Amino acid sequence: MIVLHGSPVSVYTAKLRIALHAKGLAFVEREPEGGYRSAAWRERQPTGTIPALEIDGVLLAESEAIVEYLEDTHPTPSLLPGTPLQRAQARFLARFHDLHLEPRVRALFALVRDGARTPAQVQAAAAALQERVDLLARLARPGPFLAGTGLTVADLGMTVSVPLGAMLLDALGQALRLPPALQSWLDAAQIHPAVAAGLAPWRPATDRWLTTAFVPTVAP
Ligand SMILES: N[C@@H](CCC(=O)N[C@@H](CS)C(=O)NCC(=O)O)C(=O)O
Repeated sequence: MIVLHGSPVSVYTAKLRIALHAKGLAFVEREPEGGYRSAAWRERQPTGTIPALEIDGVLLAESEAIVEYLEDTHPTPSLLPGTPLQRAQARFLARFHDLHLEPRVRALFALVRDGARTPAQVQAAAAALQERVDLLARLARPGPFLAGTGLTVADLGMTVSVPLGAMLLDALGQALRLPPALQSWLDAAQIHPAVAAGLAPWRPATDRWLTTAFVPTVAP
């Protein structure tokens, strides 16, 4: 039995949950005992991050490595498009998410929790994320999925981080502008059964987190 170690509120857990649903795989989900920052979790998963996939007692971390493992072991349905170049482009977009777009979303968490944030800090963080979203619109030609007609590795993290970025910016009084092609992509992606199933635990958990974590700006 596949065990997904993660958390309902975690972006990268949601990314993998979508992949597991897309592959039609049965799995159970567990939160690390004591939380993913605990010594007990680091004992099991030395880098301390979630998600990790447990297969036959072996724990595998790093979402991209896990997605590749799933693709190797369960090639159908594939999360990669047809030609080697298209496959490389899909992998490029997956890495663009992890390395260049998601960190700009992650930067918003600290601002949401910080009542001493300044308008300049918020505007700078919003502009930084907007720049990456606009870049994504230039890099991908949604059709309607980011790397063509079907769901691929390119969509997994983006279907979590782009809505999350919009939610966090909204809490901060800013708006994320999605170029029309990306709005069509998001509309199509969010009703894909694997994406909807993967996001189902994530969305209410994130709404709850935002309600409790948000600190209104305090006057200096
Ligand atoms: N590159 C990692 C990123 C995973 C990641 O950052 N996970 C977050 C939760 S969404 C986490 O574990 N943060 C805790 C930490 O970095 O200590 C992956 O793709 O799995």
